[in-house]
Amino acid sequence: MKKALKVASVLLVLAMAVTLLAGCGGGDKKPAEQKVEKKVIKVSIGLNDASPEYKGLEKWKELVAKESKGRIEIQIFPSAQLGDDIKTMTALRAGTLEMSGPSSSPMATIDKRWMVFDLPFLFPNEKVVDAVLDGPFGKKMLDSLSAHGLVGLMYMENGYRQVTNSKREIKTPDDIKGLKIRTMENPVHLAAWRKLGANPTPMPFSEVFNAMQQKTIDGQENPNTTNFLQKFYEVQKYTTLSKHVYTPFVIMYSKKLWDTLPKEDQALLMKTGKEASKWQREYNRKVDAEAAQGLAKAGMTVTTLTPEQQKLFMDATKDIAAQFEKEIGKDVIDEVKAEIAKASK
Ligand code: KDG
Repeated sequence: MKKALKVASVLLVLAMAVTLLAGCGGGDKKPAEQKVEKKVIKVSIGLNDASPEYKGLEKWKELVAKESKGRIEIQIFPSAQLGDDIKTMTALRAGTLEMSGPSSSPMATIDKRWMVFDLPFLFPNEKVVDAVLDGPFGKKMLDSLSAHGLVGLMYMENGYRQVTNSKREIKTPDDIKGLKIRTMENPVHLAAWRKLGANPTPMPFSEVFNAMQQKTIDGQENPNTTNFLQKFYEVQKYTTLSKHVYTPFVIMYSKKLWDTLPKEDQALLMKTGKEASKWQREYNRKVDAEAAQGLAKAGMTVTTLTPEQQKLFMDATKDIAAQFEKEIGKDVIDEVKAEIAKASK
């Protein structure tokens, strides 16, 4: 009996050794058979899945999947499921979320220089926008984010912002007097709307529809695409194509998490990001025009300003740049204005 037990235990040890050796034999496998580690990157946005921002990220997701042969997967979380702009930027800086695509405006809570994009009537047209964002100024702004625990990957387009409200048609700043207007959480926007005579209230995007429905605010301002695709026409009657400000989306990555990525993956994300950003801006421009028509079809009064009327809005807000010169930095304002002048020739 004793002898039988001894034989059995020797056999067991031998069997274990064979299994172990077989396990170490991975070196025989061809690289293609080895399991490829899949990387998932989560991106949060406040707008819904019909928005041009979502579509642009979807395009990027496709490009990244193709270039990485399915190894890198971008997952997009719309409608502030993971939090609004300020909350998600905080998560990025802490390294608990990979990516977010806020408007540039709430980024003023991180670095006041970003308020340069909030100056009213800064960009005369989209050709100039592209030249400035894709030129040295746009790059410098993206690069500056690394000091704040963020990596600026690319700009996408939200578009020129237009004012909507439920009370009356707006043709001149006089029509704005006393209206409760939601703004983004940004001091330049607050100051500009005060100058126009409104009673502005800052609020995260996800609360805007309800606030309009419950009439705690009379109006808000966003591009036609947002006003249409977020169904703001259900709770707003008037929209004026005021084009009062152009604030881009900044598609950003947590620096803590970015630094853990292999260099080749960083390069792949940057390269495909450039392509997606170009695609998204073209797409947005097409959809914006359709969205303005959609708002009219949905029953809103859509008002186009005459150049004289628009000048009244420009005149009323012309001192804003001087008011914020110290906070934004005179050098930053001068630099963007020089780039705009160059691109406008
Ligand atoms: O996904 C972007 C949104 O979170 C937000 O930035 C949209 O322009 C916006 C707003 O009015 O808050």
